[in-house]
Amino acid sequence: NGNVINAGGAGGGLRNELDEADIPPTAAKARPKDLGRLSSEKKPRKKAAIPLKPKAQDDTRQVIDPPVNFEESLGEMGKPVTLPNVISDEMKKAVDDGWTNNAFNQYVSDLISVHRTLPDPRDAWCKDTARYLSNLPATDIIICFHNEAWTVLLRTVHSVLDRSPEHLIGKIILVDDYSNMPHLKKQLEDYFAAYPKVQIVRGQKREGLIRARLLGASYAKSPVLTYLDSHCECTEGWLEPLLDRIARNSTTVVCPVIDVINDDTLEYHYRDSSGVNVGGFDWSLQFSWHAVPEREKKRHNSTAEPVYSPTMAGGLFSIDREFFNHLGTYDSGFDIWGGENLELSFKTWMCGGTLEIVPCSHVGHIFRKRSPYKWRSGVNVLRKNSVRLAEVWLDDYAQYYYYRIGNEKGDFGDVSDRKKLREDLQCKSFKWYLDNIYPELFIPGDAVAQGEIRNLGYGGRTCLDSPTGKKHQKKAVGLYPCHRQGGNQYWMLSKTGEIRRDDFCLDYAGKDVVLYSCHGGKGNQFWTYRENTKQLHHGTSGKCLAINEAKDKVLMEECGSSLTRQEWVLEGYDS
Ligand code: UD2
Ligand code: MN
Repeated sequence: NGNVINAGGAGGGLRNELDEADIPPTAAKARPKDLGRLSSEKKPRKKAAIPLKPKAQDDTRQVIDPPVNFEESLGEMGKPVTLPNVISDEMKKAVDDGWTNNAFNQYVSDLISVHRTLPDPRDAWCKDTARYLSNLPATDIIICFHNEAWTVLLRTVHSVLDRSPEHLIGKIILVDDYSNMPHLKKQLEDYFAAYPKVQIVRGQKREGLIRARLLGASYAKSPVLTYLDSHCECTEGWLEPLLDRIARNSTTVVCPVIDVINDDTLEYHYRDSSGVNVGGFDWSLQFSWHAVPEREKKRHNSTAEPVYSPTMAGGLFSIDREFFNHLGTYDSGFDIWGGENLELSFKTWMCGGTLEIVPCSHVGHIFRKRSPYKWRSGVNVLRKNSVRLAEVWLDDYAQYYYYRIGNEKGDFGDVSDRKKLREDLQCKSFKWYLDNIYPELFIPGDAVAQGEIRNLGYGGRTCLDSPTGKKHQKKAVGLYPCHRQGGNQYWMLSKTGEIRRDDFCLDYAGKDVVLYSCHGGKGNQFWTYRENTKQLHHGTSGKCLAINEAKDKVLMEECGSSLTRQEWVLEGYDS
């Protein structure tokens, strides 16, 4: 899922943090059925009222016209909640503020019970309790948050308490990473005072999620640690299949399937185990999702069995506490967000563990399209984290990442401790990891050309230029004056005749030349470079790649002789 790593993660351009005064009123903590107690509405109420501005905790509220179809059972069974098209200005403002502050529809969340019911997303295979050891270790649950919405945070915690066997939960450790939203202050302690398993830990300054997770771990006592984001919902039976794997082998690190909670309607969306994905990454060190590879499918009788995953998404996993310590936990030099998931994934595999996705365990997560909170200014946080990761774990393969960032490593601090850790643990090489754990990853060094693809026609300064990624898929590939900075002009010609970047290949099916997920089947993605004529010849059509006179469109035309617009120079070409 491109979903997880929103490009907002790429550092800059994120919204500023709000002043407390700008933060909207605390969300309703009442369950919908409690809403009937509300008073002081200005207009007659139709059925039940929607909380707009709870003044105090237990309180009188100002209310507004409820949506016509408002029911107390909103969102139950994970059903979507949609607001009416026509709403009052006041309500519209509340909805907009919710989006601004959270990058999801907080208003809708506030309409839904913090104990809402969910569908059971498990395959029948999973429900046979004999599959799980009876004597499972207990886990502490660590949930870090920075300015999380009230109902969303509460629903996360209640979904754990309501759907986990009591004896398997030690503590639920809520780590406040220096939030300034008013509802996350004393009100939080007051609310959870009634729940002895819940412990609230406050950071003394903004640490970012990685050091916040380490702070949480320092309070943990149970044999297993389970991390969750602060906007999750655990489903029936989510915990036992995770703990079972660790009980059998303490070096197994496990992730649930991450279902999508819609950011707008809060609908809970899941698929059966045939739709399970595993984690990968590309050479810009971005996490990506992939179908379970054939080699892995062959190891299993049922798609519900745990599958090996080269990487994890990062937010939701369980790990044996001692094994986590043995691996040197996280690199505490990582700031705010990003890269820690790959660090933990690489060292799990390289230093003697295994990483699995457990299809019988489902946890929902609200995927956001942007990051709502403030990052550090003046530092490219994600790049710094990724460079630390590359320095310590990638060996010579680090150069492929550095190429993608224009070799601008920046100040990444001191990594000598982390290198020593790797040595002390006698971890395997990154080459071993790629060969054995992630053989699907395309290695730039295996390409016959890498760099720009320059056309010689009309002045000879035009290059193939396109962003790649799921949202650019199927769009016509573009042209732009050559700039020699890699980025969108970085291409590889593979030995098997693909023109590609990461998982996307140049593809021609008779209309435009587009970028499409590489399928490895040659056909429409098969190109041959003819060094003598400089033509790029297309497999199935027999045509040649060219540009138009305006230099703004890629064409496919009959291969002619000495047509410079059909002539290309591939950087670093070496047959
Ligand atoms: C994904 C992961 C997230 C983390 C991240 C990479 C999932 C579902 N989510 O991004 O867990 O691995 O990739 O780093 O796999 N937070 C803080 N302090 C901060 C920033 C964030 O405590 O300075 C909290 C935040 O409230 C949330 C968690 O950390 O609970 C993850 O942040 P996110 O939800 O913005 O990250 P996400 O899901 O886009
Ligand atoms: Mn998240």
